[in-house]
Amino acid sequence: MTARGEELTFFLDATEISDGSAHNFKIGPELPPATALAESDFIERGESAVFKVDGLQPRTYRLWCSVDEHYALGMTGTLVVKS
Ligand SMILES: [Cu+2]
Repeated sequence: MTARGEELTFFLDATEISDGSAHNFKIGPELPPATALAESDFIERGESAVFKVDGLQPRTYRLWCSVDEHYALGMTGTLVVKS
């Protein structure tokens, strides 16, 4: 959970992944086919990155990876922004 108006910082870490594809991180009102409100760069195996988002209004958001069908395989999450 986070408070409205805060900048959120996500640390994306694939440094311990030695095989498989890249991943990314999207935030939207619902899972696909909903349109993402924010989207990270693609993170290749062995890499890490920082993804910052601000301006999210109070509500529940869904998080997912949009590579192939990763979200359908469970690469999803929930983010609650409180007022
Ligand atoms: Cu993925």
